[in-house]
Amino acid sequence: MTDPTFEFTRAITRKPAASITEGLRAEDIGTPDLERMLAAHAHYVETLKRTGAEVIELPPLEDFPDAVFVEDTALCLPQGAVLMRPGAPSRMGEVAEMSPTLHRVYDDVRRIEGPGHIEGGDILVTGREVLVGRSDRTDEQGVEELRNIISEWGHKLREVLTPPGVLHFKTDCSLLDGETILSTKRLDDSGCFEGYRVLHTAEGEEAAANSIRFNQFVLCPDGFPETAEMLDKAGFEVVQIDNAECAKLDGGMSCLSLRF
Ligand code: CIR
Repeated sequence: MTDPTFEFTRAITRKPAASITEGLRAEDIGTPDLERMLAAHAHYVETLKRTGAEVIELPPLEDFPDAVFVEDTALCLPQGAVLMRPGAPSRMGEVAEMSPTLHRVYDDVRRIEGPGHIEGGDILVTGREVLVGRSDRTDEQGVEELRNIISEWGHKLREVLTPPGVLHFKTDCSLLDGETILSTKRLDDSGCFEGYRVLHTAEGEEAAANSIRFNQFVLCPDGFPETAEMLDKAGFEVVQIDNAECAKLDGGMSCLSLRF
């Protein structure tokens, strides 16, 4: 496995299922359109592949409407993978569906046994530490169980807070390189990124914070021109992906893959 913050050789994705219309959402802003989501998802997968990485594409899971958001089921580190324990009861079964794939690619696969909960969307791995945001989906016991596992692998975990009303920590931030973070101003104002170089999303473009850097590209949700231009000026090669349908389910770029 390569360094998770600089170079990725693999990603895991899962095709959206027709049941995506039943996916969880904080607020109803419309029913996701499967055809449009499939087209955007194909563009996303193709962009990951263009970097030369292998993309393991898993089939849709009708029984789990949110299963396209694979990031929440696991944490992938160079030393091994950790299966999560989602805080959303309807998403718990997605973990068992991800487990065989991780066992195929990793020698060491651990799992969060509970009783705590933790979702991958609350975890940001940087060049120096693993930041975990407590949220409505990730609680103290889940964080502590993860801390025990990854400290065996030499990782330092720092617990932070996902802003109230925000689904996941990474809804509001992403890693651009080992030391550079793209963040909303509201999250950065909490002081959790002290010592890092932080680039802010433009005002009114907070949803652009859920981008991902994957090898030479930064995959950014479409429709946030000022943030895209700022990233371009900062030297990142931006690929804009239609996120309109995933956004109806509070999803963004990071949720759609596990990267390692
Ligand atoms: C959920 O509420 O769990 C899904 N509708 C969205 C999950 C987005 N995942 C992520 O930000 N990592």
